[in-house]
Amino acid sequence: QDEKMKWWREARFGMFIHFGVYAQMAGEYKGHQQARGGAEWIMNRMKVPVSEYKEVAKKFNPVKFDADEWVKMARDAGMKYLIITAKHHDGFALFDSKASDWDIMDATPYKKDLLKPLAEACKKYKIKLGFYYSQAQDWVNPGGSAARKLMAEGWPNPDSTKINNYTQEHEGHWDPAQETKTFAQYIDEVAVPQVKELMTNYGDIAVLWWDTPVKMTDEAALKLQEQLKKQTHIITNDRLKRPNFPGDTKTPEQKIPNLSELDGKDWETCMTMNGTWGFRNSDTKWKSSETLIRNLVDIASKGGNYLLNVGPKPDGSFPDASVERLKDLGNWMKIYSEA
Ligand code: JFZ
Repeated sequence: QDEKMKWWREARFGMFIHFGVYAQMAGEYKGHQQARGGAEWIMNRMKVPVSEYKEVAKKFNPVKFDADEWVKMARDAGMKYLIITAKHHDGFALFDSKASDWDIMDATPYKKDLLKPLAEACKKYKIKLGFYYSQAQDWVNPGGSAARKLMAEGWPNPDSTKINNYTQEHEGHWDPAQETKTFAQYIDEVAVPQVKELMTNYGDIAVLWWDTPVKMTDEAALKLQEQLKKQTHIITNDRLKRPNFPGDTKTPEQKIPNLSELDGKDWETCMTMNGTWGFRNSDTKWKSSETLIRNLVDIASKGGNYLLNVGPKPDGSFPDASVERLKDLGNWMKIYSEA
């Protein structure tokens, strides 16, 4: 355990990347702004039907994506690892998956595995690579679960009362297409094979970052965990299934724990630079570089890691404001940490 955690404990700083079809919508649906939540939640928040969301994917074409550039920006900012949304709650796979057509190969004009070049660039620049995988919530692959309490909001949908009633009666789903299979079928036919693909096709994987364990069963969690065995040194967070699968690291979100909250378990605070994980056009509330540096120092002084998010634009480039902040962090690192 200690041996496997060694690099992680020394890392202190990593890059989180939230990228997918939601970047194309950028927080807006039918001319209306999403009211609440991260822009990566737009499909659920605004109850976009599955067929319409798939239409959006037909426009998702990140031609400016350059793996070397992304990884170099992380490295130059002083980051030691990078964690990318291989699949977020919208179920969209950024990689070539044989388990579902809802992937970058079959559903978009881009038709290239985005994780392959990223894995190669990480290897080249000695940055550890981790995958975020939304194992439980999947709003497009049938059988995946959804957060139940969320109601349609944010746009004057004449049917919102009807949709909200439907959502309550259908465990958070808003489209019949989401429920043509059971959760167990989804786990066996999509989640398990996809995690296997991720553990097999991209070389050394340093971290598996699970999320939102709604409806997870012990059985499903065990099957998923089994797939990680190929990666003998992989580190996992505590979001596979609570409380029986504690993982290696705790994940306080958007906040830095007080000293009194620390209990000896390894921890990592993930944070956005503005107010959203996925790219959102209208979100210009950027934290200052000074704030980000203070956060890093605060976290490092308490023995934690800082996982700082970038939500790339739909064309695959980083927002200018993120690039500037990464540069500022890098300059600060150079001056004050190598002395
Ligand atoms: C989740 C996702 O729903 C979100 O889109 C993003 O990927 C983020 C990193 O993780 O959201 C959460 C998960 C856990 C908490 C809050 C938001 N939590 O434990 O407070």
